[in-house]
Amino acid sequence: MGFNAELADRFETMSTLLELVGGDRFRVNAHAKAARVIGDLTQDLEAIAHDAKALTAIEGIGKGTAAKIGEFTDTGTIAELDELRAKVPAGLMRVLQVPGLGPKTVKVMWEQAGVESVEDLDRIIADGSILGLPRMGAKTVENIKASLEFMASAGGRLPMGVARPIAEMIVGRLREVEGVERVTYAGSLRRGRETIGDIDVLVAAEDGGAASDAFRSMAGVQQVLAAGESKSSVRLAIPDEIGGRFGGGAGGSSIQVDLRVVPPDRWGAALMYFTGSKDHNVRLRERAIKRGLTLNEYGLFEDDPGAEGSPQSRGLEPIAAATEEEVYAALELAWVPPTVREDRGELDADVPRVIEVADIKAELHSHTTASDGAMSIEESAKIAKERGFHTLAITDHSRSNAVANGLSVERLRAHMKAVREADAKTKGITILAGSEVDILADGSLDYEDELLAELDVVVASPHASLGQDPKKATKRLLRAIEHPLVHIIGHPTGRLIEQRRGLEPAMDEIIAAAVEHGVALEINAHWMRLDLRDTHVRAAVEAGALIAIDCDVHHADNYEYLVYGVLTGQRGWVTAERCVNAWGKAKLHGWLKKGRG
Ligand code: DGT
Ligand code: CA
Ligand code: CA
Ligand code: ZN
Repeated sequence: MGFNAELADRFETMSTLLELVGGDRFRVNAHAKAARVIGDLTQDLEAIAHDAKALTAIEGIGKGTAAKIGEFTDTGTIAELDELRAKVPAGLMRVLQVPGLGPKTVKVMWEQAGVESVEDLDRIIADGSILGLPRMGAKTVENIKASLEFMASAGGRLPMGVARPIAEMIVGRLREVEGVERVTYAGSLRRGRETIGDIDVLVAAEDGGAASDAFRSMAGVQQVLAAGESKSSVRLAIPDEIGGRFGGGAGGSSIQVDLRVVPPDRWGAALMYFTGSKDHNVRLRERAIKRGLTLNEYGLFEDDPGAEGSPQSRGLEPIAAATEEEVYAALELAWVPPTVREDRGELDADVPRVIEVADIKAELHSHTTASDGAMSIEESAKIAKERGFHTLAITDHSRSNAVANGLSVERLRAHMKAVREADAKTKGITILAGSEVDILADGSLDYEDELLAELDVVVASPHASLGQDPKKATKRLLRAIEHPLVHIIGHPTGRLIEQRRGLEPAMDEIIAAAVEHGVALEINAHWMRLDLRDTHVRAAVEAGALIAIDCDVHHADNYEYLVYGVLTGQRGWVTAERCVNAWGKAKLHGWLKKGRG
């Protein structure tokens, strides 16, 4: 996360905490405003952190805010934030993460019912005393209960987008340790699962001592759970600058990290074992046994199945162990991409070459300052061009989406003109005029057909009424898919990982209709969404549907999230042929002519 985003998080937290402790309304608002302004800035504040004049010239940043920015730059912390944190029970921060609970409500619970943790909240719901609090009706309490159940069922797993930067930090740290020949993360994170239970790190070294020491003494280690020469486990605090991005939901504030150190000549076998999945490993071992072999984390061995003890304990040398490729080859298999190692048929069928980040050549879902994005058309196009994209579609929100500053018909027309002008001025990339049109609750679209026909790209997405029943949701999405001017269904269910279930339509019907009408189903690359989810993507691909992998760009950072969408696509066996964003320009633009004269 960039400097600005980190700062914005700090101000956001200060505003929330101030409100909780009954702080001055003016300061609550000033901090919230500073958070918004800083979060939306495109200029890097670090460069001018000590230039009070330049800072206060920015609308929304006053003297006090400027001083705190300087303080944060020098010390990495803000004294006011630390003081506020000290005043509020740690468990209350978790209560604030319960979807639907804001600081006002939490403050009342804290002051009038002594709630200091999620457990306390459970208790006042169970004994009914919550109903005695102001503005707490039966319906509100039902909603809170549903949110709590959802958090509990999420089982404390972290979104991939939170776990991955932490894992990369750890890998970077261990890479510097003397004697470490290779280091990577394995487990569910390497497989690109949308949530992560714990982080598994693998190191190749002749002597594991130094790596293990470095691992257990890393910054942020709260507790050492296991400490051996080749095997360690720790509980690691999630750094603020990463956790802060994780706007609510389960997962808590720490994560377990497991380290394994293996000899370099066993790297491949160990990496396969610790990448998993467990089910994939089981299938591999069965295959080994059929060939009179034994497979474990130390290698693939020619072994007498009746022998006592493991092959390595009897000093046997493996026939394959150094690389994953050689272990798979010895089992008469091609190397299997980690993202498809889920025992979903990957050993029985030829896995196609799955999509990679480098294949993506177009972004077809992006927002600008015209609605709720932080960048201008040109700023976004510059990044897209630097990534080697041939096309960027500008798809700001439609008129009903007031929260996201959706465009009225007049504003959309003016915006389309601005996009076409920007396109004429910009070399090396084509900028298309589109819209992310709300699919209203009944499945109708948020603009008239006449206007939609003028747009180069129509992404139709559900944003409101996401709790509607599955039958209605199915009808709603089908109607949008059947609309002749729609290209892409954006984040088809609207779910938010660990936070919101979203629509639950009959996915087979949705997929069949998408195939019939040549509409692409989106994998929204934001790690909070990843919607379609991997299993639905796989079903869509098997049925022959087109897939879009889009960043839903709001901020410059969002382009970086592409990898999460691609990993999800890989888990669904998406190939470059099937992904509209990977098509060449002529093919893509030909497809976009759909329904347009
Ligand atoms: P997670 O942490 O819940 O997100 O999922 P994983 O897949 O990372 O699971 P984890 O951390 O328990 O174990 C990492 C890998 O180690 C796992 O994917 C496969 C391997 N592994 C762990 N325990 C076993 C086991 O009992 N049998 C087999 N075959 N493999 C195991
Ligand atoms: Ca794991
Ligand atoms: Ca583990
Ligand atoms: Zn969007």
